[in-house]
Amino acid sequence: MTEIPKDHPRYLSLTLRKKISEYMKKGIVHETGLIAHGRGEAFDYLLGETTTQHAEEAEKTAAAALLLAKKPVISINGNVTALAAKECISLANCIPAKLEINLFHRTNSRVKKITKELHRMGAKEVYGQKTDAKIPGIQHDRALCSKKGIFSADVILVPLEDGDRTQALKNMGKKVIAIDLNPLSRTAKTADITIVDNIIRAIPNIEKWIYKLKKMDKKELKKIIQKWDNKKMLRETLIFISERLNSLRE
Ligand code: PTJ
Repeated sequence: MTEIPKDHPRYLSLTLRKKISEYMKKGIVHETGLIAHGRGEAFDYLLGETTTQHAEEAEKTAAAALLLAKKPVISINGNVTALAAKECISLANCIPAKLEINLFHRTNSRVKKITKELHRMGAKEVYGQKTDAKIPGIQHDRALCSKKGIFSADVILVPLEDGDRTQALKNMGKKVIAIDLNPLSRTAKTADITIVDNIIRAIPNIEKWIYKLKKMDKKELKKIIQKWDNKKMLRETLIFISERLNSLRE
């Protein structure tokens, strides 16, 4: 594949495209993952490709929820592996949380390849290879999960989700933290805490907040969560986008 010159104005964006495409050829990213990535890129463009004040607040609240959790789990799919495997492993270690592979387009081959890649990147334990439980109310393979992982988790971080599972996880009484650049998606609207930010910025930022909040007592952490209003944040993110677009008009 063509080498991307470092001084290209779209260097980071092009590098991520290259990564996604390479991981698709390796059989880790599903081919529709390329489409999902393109949708994400478009929303990131509208946001100015930076972490907004609302996203920063969501990342702080997510860190508080993960620190308060008894059984936190980070859900991993193909795109997440390509874009932020190392960062997810590092975050899981510092919370600490479990990592579980959960795929929409599930095949044994993809699960094996993603497991291998996570181990190569430093993960010790990876759940989701052998599934022994089902999330009720989902008809497709995303329902398949591990009893010791997602099934018994109290807080789940779901980056780049496809919709149905967030509601099903909430129906099970779990707290769901979503990372989704599209503030209009079903996932964004259903999650308890939605981080409208690119996963490549969001995961390291949550980790930054984990370190900042780690010494805080539980009461203070709970206050951060009680203050959070997800609907208000989504509304304000949409206002941010429209005001930004208006300001760019000539
Ligand atoms: O690996 P699998 O089989 O589990 O499949 C993964 C995909 C992503 C293909 C699957 O979950 C899917 O089809 O997802 P959707 O419905 O396209 O939703 C993905 C959401 O993630 C969209 O709302 C995108 O805007 C958003 N998104 C894409 N790239 C990023 C992103 N959000 C944050 N950071 C990104 N880099």
